[in-house]
Amino acid sequence: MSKYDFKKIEAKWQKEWAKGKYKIWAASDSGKEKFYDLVMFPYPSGEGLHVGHVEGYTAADIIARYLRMKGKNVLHPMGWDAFGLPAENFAIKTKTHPSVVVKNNVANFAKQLRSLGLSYDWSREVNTTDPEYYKWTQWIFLQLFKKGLAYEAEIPVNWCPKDKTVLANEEVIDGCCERCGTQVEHKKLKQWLLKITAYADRLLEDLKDLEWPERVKEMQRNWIGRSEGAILNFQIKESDFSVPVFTTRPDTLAGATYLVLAPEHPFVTRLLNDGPNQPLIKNLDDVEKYIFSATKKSERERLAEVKDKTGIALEGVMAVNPLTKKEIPVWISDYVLAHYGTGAIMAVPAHDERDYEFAKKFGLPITEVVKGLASQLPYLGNGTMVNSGHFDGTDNIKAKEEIIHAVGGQKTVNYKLRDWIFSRQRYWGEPIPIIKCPTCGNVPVPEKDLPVELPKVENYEPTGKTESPLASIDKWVNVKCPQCQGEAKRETNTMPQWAGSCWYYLRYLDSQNKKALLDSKKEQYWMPVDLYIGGVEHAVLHLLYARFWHKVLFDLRIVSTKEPFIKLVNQGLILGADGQKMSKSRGNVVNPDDLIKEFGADSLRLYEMFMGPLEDAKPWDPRGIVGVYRFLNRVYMLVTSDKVKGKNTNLERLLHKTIKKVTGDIGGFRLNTAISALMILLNEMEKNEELNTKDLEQFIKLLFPFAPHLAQECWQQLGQKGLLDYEPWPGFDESLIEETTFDLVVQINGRVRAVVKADKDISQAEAEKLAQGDEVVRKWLTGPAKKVIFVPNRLINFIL
Ligand code: ANZ
Ligand code: ZN
Repeated sequence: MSKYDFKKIEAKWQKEWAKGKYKIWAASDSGKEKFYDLVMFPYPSGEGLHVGHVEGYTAADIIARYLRMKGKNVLHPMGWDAFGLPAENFAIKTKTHPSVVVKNNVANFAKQLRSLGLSYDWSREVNTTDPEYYKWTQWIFLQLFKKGLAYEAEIPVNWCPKDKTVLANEEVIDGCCERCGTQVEHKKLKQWLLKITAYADRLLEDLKDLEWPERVKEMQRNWIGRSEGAILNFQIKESDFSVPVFTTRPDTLAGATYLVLAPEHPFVTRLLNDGPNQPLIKNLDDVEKYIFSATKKSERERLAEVKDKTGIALEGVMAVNPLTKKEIPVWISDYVLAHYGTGAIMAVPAHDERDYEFAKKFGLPITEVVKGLASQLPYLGNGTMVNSGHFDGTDNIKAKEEIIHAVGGQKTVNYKLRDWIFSRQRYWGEPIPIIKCPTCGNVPVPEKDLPVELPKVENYEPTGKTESPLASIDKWVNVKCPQCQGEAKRETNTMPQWAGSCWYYLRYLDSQNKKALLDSKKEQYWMPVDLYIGGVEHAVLHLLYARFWHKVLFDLRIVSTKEPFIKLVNQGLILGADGQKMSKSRGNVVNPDDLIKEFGADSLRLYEMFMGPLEDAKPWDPRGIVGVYRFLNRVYMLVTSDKVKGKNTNLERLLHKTIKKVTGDIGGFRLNTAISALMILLNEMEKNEELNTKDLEQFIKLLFPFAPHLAQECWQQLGQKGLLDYEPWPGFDESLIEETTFDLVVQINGRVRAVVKADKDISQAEAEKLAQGDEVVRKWLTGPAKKVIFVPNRLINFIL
C-alpha cells in the first residue's frame, strides 16, 4: 500500500498531458461523430479563478472526457473575454497598461485551469483583445452597418457617473449600474445602436427549439416582451392635439374614464414650453413641480411603486373618449413610462390593477365594461361586454377588433426590447470601425484596413466628458475619408464588453484563419454547440446578444444553423459555508488555489461535483472536501494493495450495475449521484479479500472523468501503459444486473409485519413457507389463515 501523494501524481500527469502543447485533446475537423462541448469563457480578472468557475468547468470537462472515451470527436476549447471595464479600471489604479494587465491575468488563469486538469484543446485558444480576433468583431460590425442594423441616434441613455460611460438597458439593474452599483443618470447623447428589435420575433419564436432551462427562456421572453394591441387616438378638447395610446385591451375602451400621460410626454412638454401663455392648464406650477421630481427617478423605481402611486391632474384639460364621446380628465403620472408604447395610456380602472389603484387613490370614476363570472374589481379576465353601447352582450375577445375598427384605431405589436446601445466612452474596447467625414457622413473603414487597432497610449482615463479618451489622440483620430479623401475623423467610441463574446464560439472552430471569420466546412461540421455550460446571470445579456448576432450571421450565410447553442445548462451558485453569497466583505470566500494545495485538484473537482445537483445553489461545506479526499485516498490504497493480484470476485453484478448507473447519470447531468455510485462500489471492493484486476480497471475508467490525475496514475499502477483518454468506456451486461432476489412483503390481515428476502419467481407455497420461517411473522400468525393472498414477486397477505 502506498500513500496518496496527490502533489506528485498531479504534477506528473499534468506534465505528461502538456506534451506537444496538449495534442491529446486536440479535436480534428472531420471524421467521427462530433460533440461541441462549450463553457462560457472567463473574464480574466485579477482575482483569479473562483470556485464557481471550477464548478462549471469541471462539469464540462467530465462530459468531454466521458465522450472521448465513448468514441466521439469532442471539441472542448477555452479562451479569454478580456475587454471591458475591470481591466481598464485596474490599469488606471496601478498605472499599468490594460494590455499588460490582461496578459498577466490570462497567464495566471491559464495556469489555474491547467492545475485543475481540465482537458482543453489549447490549440484553438482565443483572446477577444487580440487584434487578429477583434478584426473580425469589427468586420461583423461593418456587416451590421451595411445592413442598416447599426445606426447612430440621439437618444436618452443611462449614464454611469462612476464608470463615466453609457450603459445598455440590460446593464442597469434596479436603476443602478450593473457593474459598480452607482445610481444611473439619464442623459441625451448621440450613440451607436444595434437594431436587435428587428430580430425580436425570431429571437422569441426560435426559443421553442432550444433545450434550455425554462427559467432562462422565460427571462428572454419577458425581456423581449412582445404584446399585441392597438393604437387608439383621443382628441384633446379645444386643441388641435390628439393623444395616441397603446392598449392591449381595446375591448375596454368604453371603460376608459381618464387618460394618463408620462411626465415626459410631448403634449405636456409643449404646454410647459408655452409657459403662462398656454391656454389650457390651470395648475401649471404644481404640474411643473411634479414633473421635476418624477423625472429624477429611474424607470424601475417608477414601475416598482405599485401601491403608492403619485400623479397630478392637468386641470382644465379634457379628452374625448372616441367610443362613448364622453369627456374625460387627463392626468400625469410616473407609472406611465415615456418610452413604452406611446407614452400615454387610457386608464380603465375596472379592468386594470394599476389604473384601479390610481382611481381609488384620486377618486376617479370606475366603469365596468366586461362582465365575467367573478364580480370583484378590478376584473382582469374575459367575459361579456356591458356599458358599451351596441357592443353590449358580445364576447369581449370578439369585440376587440370591431372596436379598433369603429374608432379608426390601428393594430400594432409592441416590444419591451429596445435597440442595443452599442457605444462606450472608454478606452479598453474594440474601436468602432467607422470614419466620420464632414461630406460623406459615417463611412465604414474598408475591410482591407481592418483591424482598426487600439492606439498604444499613456493616458486612457475616462474624460468624463461623454467622449472616449481616444478622442484626444490626434494622430490616431485624424484620417482621410476613404470615400472622398477629404479630412475626416475616426469614431472614437469603443464597443461594449459584450461584443467579443457574441461570436467567440465560432472563432474556436478556425482560430488561425487569416482570410475569413471561419471556414464554412468547419462551421458545417461543428455547429451548433451541443452543450453550453455557464452561469444564469447571462440570461438576458450575453445569451440574447449572441443569439442576435448569430441570426445576423445566418442571414449573411456565414453560419448554417439558426441558433448557436442547442442545449444550455446553468451551474448553480456555490454559496459560502454560511449559506450566503460568497463575497470578500463577508469573508466567506474559498480560494481554489488553497484547496488544490491542501487536497489536490482531483479532490476539489470531485467535491464540487458531489455537493449536489449541478444546477442547484449549494453552500460550501469544509468537511465535505475532506470526505471526498479520504475517498480518493482509499481508492489509491486499494489499487496499490496486494489484494489486486486476486482472481475471483463476486463483484460482477454490482460492477455492471455501477457502470450502468454512472453512464446514465453522466448523460443526465446527475454527476453527484454518479459519484455516490462509485463510493458504494469502493466500499464493496474494500470488503473483498482479493480483487480481480480487470474489475478494478473498469472502476478506474469510471472514475477517470471525475478525478483524471488519480485515475490515470492508478491505471499505470495496474500495469497499463497508455493514457486513459481514448480507452473505451466500459459497457455493461443488462442480464447481469437483473436482480435475482426481491423483498417479499409479508402482511397479516393487510398490515405489513415483515419484509423478507426471497428468490425471484418463487411459488405461493414457497413464499408461505419462507414467511412462516420469520420470527416476527410467527408471532403474529396466531391461528390458521382463512385465506392467503399472493402477489408474485411482491407480497403475501395472511387473512386470519
Ligand atoms: C388599457 C387597458 C385596460 C390596459 C385593461 C390593460 C388592461 P403590456 O402587456 O406590458 O404591453 N401601458 C401602455 N403603455 C404604457 C406605458 N408607457 N407605461 C405604462 N403602462 C402602459 O401592457 C400594455 C398595457 O399597459 C396597455 O393596455 C396599457 O394599459 C398599459 F383592462 O390599456 B392597457
Ligand atoms: Zn468623405
